[in-house]
Amino acid sequence: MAGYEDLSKAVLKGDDDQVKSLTKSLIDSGNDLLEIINQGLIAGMDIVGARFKKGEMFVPEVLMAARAMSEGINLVKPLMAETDIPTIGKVLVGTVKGDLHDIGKNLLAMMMEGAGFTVVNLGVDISPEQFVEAAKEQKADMIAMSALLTTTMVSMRDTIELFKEEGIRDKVRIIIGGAPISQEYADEIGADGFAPDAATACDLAKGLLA
Ligand code: B1M
Repeated sequence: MAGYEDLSKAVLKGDDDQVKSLTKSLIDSGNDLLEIINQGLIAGMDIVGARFKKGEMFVPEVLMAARAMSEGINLVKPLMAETDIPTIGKVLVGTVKGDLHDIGKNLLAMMMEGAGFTVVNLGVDISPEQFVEAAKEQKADMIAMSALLTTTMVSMRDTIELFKEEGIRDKVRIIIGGAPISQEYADEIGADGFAPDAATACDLAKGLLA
């Protein structure tokens, strides 16, 4: 009989079909739905995150694993009541205004989902006003901004300033990343943290929302 470890391994391999069939078989055998998510699907993505951080896995493999995990989650979620779905917190992920680079941002969104966050992927070219509006509407715990251009990273500062002007800066944690971003820049603009890659961002976010 299939077990949680088989499911984790299928996620690690990025094998959509195997993830779907193992998830179905675990559901049909009456396994606890939360255990399927935590001990099978998310456990697989945890290994992916650790290997990616060590340079043992690369972006395309991570994206495949994250997609396979999502296929499994999509089978389990409809069977659970909304309140039964565990979440570390709600994170809004977006690439800043004027910036259309979305590969790293999508990787971040998928890995955060795999790490147990509720993720809303806002997309690219997100203005400070859109970040603030979405944070209010969605009652977000965290904003994760991505920028790939030196010309657009300034929008991160504008976004943080707008959160302050709106009087809601203390309601959300704000983390930033992307190729031109550094810890120094995060400190300078008053972000709560910087991560050089998506796996580190998951650890950073867990620490901030714990
Ligand atoms: Co563009 N581009 N691009 N580009 N592009 C770069 C970024 C560039 C460095 C290339 C270069 O010149 N060497 C350069 C920026 C120079 C600079 O500002 N310093 C550049 C430029 C100039 C441009 C245009 C202006 C080119 C032009 O039109 N003249 C233009 C701008 C368009 C716009 O955005 N308005 C442009 C356009 C494009 C394409 C559309 C062709 C395409 C994007 C396609 C897409 O995203 N759908 C593209 C691409 C693919 C790149 C490169 C080649 C690759 C970027 C990428 O996806 N990397 C890039 C050069 C490079 O990086 N080698 C380049 C893979 C991805 C996984 O990495 O996004 O860095 P990355 O994410 C990493 C980390 O940064 C981190 O996690 C990921 C790893 O785990 N991370 C976060 C990212 N966001 C995070 C958020 C967090 C935490 C971590 O939050 C907490």
